[in-house]
Amino acid sequence: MSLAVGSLKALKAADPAVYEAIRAEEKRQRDKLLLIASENFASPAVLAAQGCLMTNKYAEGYPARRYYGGCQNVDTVEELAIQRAKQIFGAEHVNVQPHSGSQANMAAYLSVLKTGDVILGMDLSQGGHLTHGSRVNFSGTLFRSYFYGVDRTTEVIDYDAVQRIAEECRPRMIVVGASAYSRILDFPRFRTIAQSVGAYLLVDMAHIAGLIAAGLHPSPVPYADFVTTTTHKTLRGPRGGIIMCKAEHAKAVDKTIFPGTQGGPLMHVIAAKAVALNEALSPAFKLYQQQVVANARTLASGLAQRGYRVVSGGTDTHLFLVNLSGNGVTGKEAETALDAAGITVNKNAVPYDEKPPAVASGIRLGTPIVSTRGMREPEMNEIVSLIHRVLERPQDARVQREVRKQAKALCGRFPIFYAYDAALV
Ligand code: DSN
Repeated sequence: MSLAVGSLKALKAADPAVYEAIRAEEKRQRDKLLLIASENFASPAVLAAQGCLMTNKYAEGYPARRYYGGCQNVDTVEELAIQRAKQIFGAEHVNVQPHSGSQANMAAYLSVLKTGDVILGMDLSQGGHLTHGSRVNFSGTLFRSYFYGVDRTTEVIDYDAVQRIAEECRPRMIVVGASAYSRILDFPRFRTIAQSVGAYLLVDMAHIAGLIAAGLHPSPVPYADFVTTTTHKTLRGPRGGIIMCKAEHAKAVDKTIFPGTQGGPLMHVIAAKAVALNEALSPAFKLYQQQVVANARTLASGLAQRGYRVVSGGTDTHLFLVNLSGNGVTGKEAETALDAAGITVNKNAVPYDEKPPAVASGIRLGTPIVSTRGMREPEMNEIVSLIHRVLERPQDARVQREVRKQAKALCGRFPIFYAYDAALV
């Protein structure tokens, strides 16, 4: 039997239903303005590696210390991924096996904490993440979680309050990182707070990893005991996680990932992580990240000029929140209307939101994908006008149809999928 590796043509013949769904997804990604802050378009090289036959290999263990024979080639890609991550971030120890950001965070916790220990993280409703202690997540059931947030007026993290809460709850670990916070995180200040109460410091840099790799956001690596990330957001790699730590925690972290919380590593994904990290070392990647931030700033200030309230007044990163409570539309309504108009965002709670998360008063916008497509400031201004047209009349289906055509035409000026078949066929 001869196999066409990763071939979409082979898939079409074998499973037309899945093939059609993938083609429909390709069209969705091609024709819509995608502004979900946590998403990106991986390169053809990353897609090729992620779709490769290393998925066939079991490799429990670590390079040169595996529980299976035949691991020579997967050892090569895992070593490459580790070395490249070290080169980019300067970490003392790197483990590239976490299947996801959640798995990376679980490993960071379990490598030094016991069930019932106290953790202190950023409140999910103010920009934090589910795995930073939320009651509906393992992190809030295995550990006793406390939260800090942002100041009601400035909507920026209140570091004095973090210090106060840390002194009250005496955490074993302080968790820093956010999925809906647009300002620079002050890692030295968090280090000082953690030290003052004898807590470990974990920084989950998933959202901003690409900016950190490019030197556009300060690095947490010198300050944190543990740094976790996903690889598919601003870092623009395959869907997965990485954990980094100080050398003294290396053994505990490796043991917690395998055999503690995971079995066989996803070697095809690790191969794709290596490819993405190599891309992140290129000068072009730095230019890309600069454009991501410039685009986010242009989008935020353009919307502010049209009368929308940008949370904290602006952005230093790839994303920002818009508080729509003064615009007569909920986050949910805005998300639905914009998607019908070919602009995809997600509804998001704003700080001190009075609406439930499933409705929410805001939307979150991010520029990683539109920047990967090559769009720049002039296109961000076009997007501002399109968003404004839709949100002025969120129930108007005619407006949505017209804007959808304009969004598709704008996407058409920045084609991205010309290499997609070449990567997979
Ligand atoms: N769900 C991701 C986000 O959208 O920010 C975080 O894991």
